[in-house]
Amino acid sequence: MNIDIFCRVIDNYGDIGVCWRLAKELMLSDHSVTIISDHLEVFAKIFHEVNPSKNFQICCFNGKNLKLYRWQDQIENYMPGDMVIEAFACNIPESFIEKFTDKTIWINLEYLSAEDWIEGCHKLPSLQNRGLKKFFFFPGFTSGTGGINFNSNTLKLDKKELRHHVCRQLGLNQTLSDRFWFFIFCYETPNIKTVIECVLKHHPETLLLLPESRSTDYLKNTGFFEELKNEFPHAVCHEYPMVEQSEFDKILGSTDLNLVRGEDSICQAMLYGTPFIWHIYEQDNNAHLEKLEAMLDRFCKFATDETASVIRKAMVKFNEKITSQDILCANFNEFMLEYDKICEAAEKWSDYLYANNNLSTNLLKFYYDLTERKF
Ligand code: TRH
Repeated sequence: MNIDIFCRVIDNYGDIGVCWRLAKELMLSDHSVTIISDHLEVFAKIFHEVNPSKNFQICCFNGKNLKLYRWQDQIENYMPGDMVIEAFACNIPESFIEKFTDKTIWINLEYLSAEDWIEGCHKLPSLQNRGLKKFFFFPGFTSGTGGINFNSNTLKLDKKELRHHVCRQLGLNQTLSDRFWFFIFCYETPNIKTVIECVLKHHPETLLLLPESRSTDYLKNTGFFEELKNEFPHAVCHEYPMVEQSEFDKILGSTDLNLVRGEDSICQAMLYGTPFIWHIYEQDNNAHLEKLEAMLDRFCKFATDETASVIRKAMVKFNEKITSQDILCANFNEFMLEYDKICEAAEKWSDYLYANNNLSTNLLKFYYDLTERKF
């Protein structure tokens, strides 16, 4: 099947990150994928084969070819594939839609949410010009949604092996393998410092993995590393430039704790079954806090009441813009004391998410159901 994915980069890496992950999984099932995106510079940061100066290119990934167009006028000459995915309501051009036939399956890939209402809207058609239908497809955490976007060949790898691999890739000494590993890729907030200090009180020799990001810039610009050297001389901070998405996944899988942000990184962190903290992407009217609570409602079902309360307090407090650092510190102290039980809950949560299948499988099934072809 020929599948087109349209993606506009609103900000950061999540928009193209989600599309690239989905494209890889569809390619793995031997479908021919074309991405049309307006910001190839951003794409090149997470997939190094991409040449941002080209309007059209074919990029090879694991023996499969991705066709890639810069989203601009030339796309007018391009004919639609069997399935056209419009990521996050990015408004594909009218002139392109005019070329759709009654066989074209048109998907609006929505943002991930744990809220109940998405089950009611998932797979619903919305009527467009010429009687065309655009179907809403919602990634989510339950079997009534499109599932989680993940690459089946990179997850659930052995943690010890991943650590060796990551040490080699990031130029770290293998002797660091025995430490507590804490990965931080979030947005700027003073709350990160408090959390790091809390973790270090429990594990003074922690290895902090700090990719090029807004959080690492924040720590640098506020002189945090100097403070840390005095207070926790045995901690190791490793800053490094962004790596390809498949390597990013391996880093997430090698750690003991992940503090991550947008929907793409949090999903991978959850699937590894390791304790995580979600610094959720901020939205107007605090809509993001409802999304966070909805995820916590689902995740916390896999923990005892006591553990659930520790997880909830820590994560909600972390996401408050103005918060008492003393309370946050107390919450994270409890989080670290409860760490083993949080591991158990995170593992069960990950098994549950896996059982719902990944976004790509669910999307293909939907396509075949609609077109009455065999899956
Ligand atoms: O970058 P994000 O904050 O992105 C987004 C966008 O802002 C988007 O508009 C918003 O809607 C969405 O968040 C919720 O966070 P996210 O989703 O975690 O995406 C980061 C991507 O970057 C992810 O695919 C992993 C990738 N990445 C790498 O490939 N290599 C790296 O070294 C790092 C640090 C990240």
